Order: sequence, then structure tokens, then C-alpha cells
Amino acid sequence: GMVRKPAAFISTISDERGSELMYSGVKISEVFESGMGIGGVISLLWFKRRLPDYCTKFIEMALMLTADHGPAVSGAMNTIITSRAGKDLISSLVSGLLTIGDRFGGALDDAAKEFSNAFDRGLTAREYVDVMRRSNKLIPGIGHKIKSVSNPDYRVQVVKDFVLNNFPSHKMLDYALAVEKVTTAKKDTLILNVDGCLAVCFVDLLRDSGAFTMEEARDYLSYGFLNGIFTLGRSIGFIGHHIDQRRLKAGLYRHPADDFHIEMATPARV
Ligand code: Q5B
Repeated sequence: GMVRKPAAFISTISDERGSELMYSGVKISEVFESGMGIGGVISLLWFKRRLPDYCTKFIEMALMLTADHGPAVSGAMNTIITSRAGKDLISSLVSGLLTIGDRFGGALDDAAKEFSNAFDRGLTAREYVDVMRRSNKLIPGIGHKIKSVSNPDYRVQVVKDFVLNNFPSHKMLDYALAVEKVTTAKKDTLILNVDGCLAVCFVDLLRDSGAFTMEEARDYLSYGFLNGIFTLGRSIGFIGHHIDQRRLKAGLYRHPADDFHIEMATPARV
């Protein structure tokens, strides 16, 4: 008989071949009828399962509160400058996205990893801070350029309130808040930041919602999906900044030369 050619790709999250598009086995009509929202769609396409309502609501909150944080942050500036250089929406968006990393917006994966490693090893908050200091590492998810104990970040408060009131357990959030107590005693700005707070709460969700086994929780964290939450959320803002610059008909940007300190040594003759 006929031998089927082995497939070059395997895909398990969506299927458009039948009469109805399916997301992880759920028909698109059911996606709409059930009112699962974008949080439910992310649950299907990222985790291949339907999550409880409080989890999909939490995912939506994460996207809403990471959507933008003003024009001055690294990514928005890149987007604005690219847009003003006359580039198209996708180029401007991507230019902003490329700044997301360890320092700006992309601290979620490492925050989840480091906080949960420390917690699982039974380190006290103080011991974790000391271990990181001794290894000369900044604690991912701690610190902010402008937010502080005296100028709190409303976004972090919203996340904390939701998790404390809706999650069945919030061990990792409690642990991160104990770490924040230690770090803010050193400096006012060393708060649990939006990246860190979202990250530890997602660890609580993965570990204790009952929707994932411990092994699945570990695997999903290792896939780096948490930085995907910030990236997806902030794309909303970056696209907004591109549209804004177009609307304003903003011209090419050139940074004032007097804002640079230029220092040049004459190269040694060889
Ligand atoms: N120190 C965020 O730095 C920032 C420490 C620390 C221990 C730490 C820094 C950091 C880890 C990465 C992280 C996410 C670069 C931030 C985000 C989204 C955003 C952004 C927005 C949005 C800020 C002063 C003193 C020094 C340091 C010590 C600093 N951080 N010690 N662990 N984590 N954090 N990123 O203010 O003794 O004086 O030398 O890398 O979580 O990106 O809105 O802007 O929505 O867009 O420049 O919210 O914390 O502080 O570097 O001058 O440090 O504190 O060692 O100690 P700063 P520095 P010393 S949320």
C-alpha cells in the first residue's frame, strides 16, 4: 500500500483544516460561546488546557498592567525613535521589543527561577539576599528606577491584592515579599518590581492551581513563557507609541549633541 511520507513538523496547538478552526481541540465557536476571553485563548495556545477563571483573569490582568509604562522606558524610546526614522509599524515594534531583557521587562523568567530555587532550598529571605550578594548577582525582580517604598507601584499592589484574595496559595509571593523587606531596608528603590511580582505569582499559579503537575510547572517555567507575558503585554503599548508618532507627524529624531559626554583618546601609534 501507500507509505505516508514522515512529517517534517509536528504541531499540537491549533488546527485550521476542518470546518472550524480549533485551539487545542476547542472549536473557535466554543471559544467565543464560553466567553473565555484572551486569558482563555492564551491558556489553550500556551498551556494546551482550560484554566480556572481566576487564572485566566490573572493572565488578562498581567497583560493589562504591562501594556505600557510611559514613553521614557528603554523599549518605548526605541520604538519612538524607529518610528520617527520613518520605519513601518513592525520595524518600530520589533526595535522596542529587542530591548526587553535582564534589566528591562525581561526579568520574569530569572526572577521565577531564582526565587523558587532559593525557596526550594529552604533559604531564608536574608540568606537568599546574602547568597546573591556574595555571588555578585543582582536579584532578578527586585529594584526599580523610579518606583520605591515611598513612591509605590500601583501595578504591583493590584497583582498582590488579586493573588492574596483569589489564589488558593501564594507561598512564592509571600517569600518574595519577605525578600523585599530585606532589600528595601538597604535602599528604598529595591522593591519587588512588576516583573518580579508577576513572576512569583505565576509560580504560585503553576504550582498550586491544581491545573499543572509539579513537573509540568517546572517544564513551563523552563520554556521562558514568563518573559512572553511582558512581551505580549508591552507590544500593545509599543504599537500605541508607533501610532502616536504617526498621528503627531513627528519627524526624524536627532539627539542633542550636548547631552553626550564625548571622550576620545588619540590612538597609540603602532
Ligand atoms: N541593586 C531595575 O537599577 C534596575 C538590585 C540591587 C540587589 C537588585 C535594577 C536591576 C534587576 C532586574 C529587574 C526589571 C536596573 C525592572 C521593568 C519594567 C518597567 C520599567 C520602568 C516598565 C534599577 C543601586 C544600588 C546598587 C545596586 C543595588 C540594584 N538592583 N541589589 N538586587 N536587583 N534589577 N528588572 O535604579 O551598594 O549602591 O552599589 O537590574 O528586575 O523593567 O518603568 O522603568 O514597566 O516599563 O539603576 O517597570 O534594580 O539601580 O543599578 O544604580 O543600583 O542598588 O547593586 O548598590 P537602578 P543601580 P550599591 S521593572
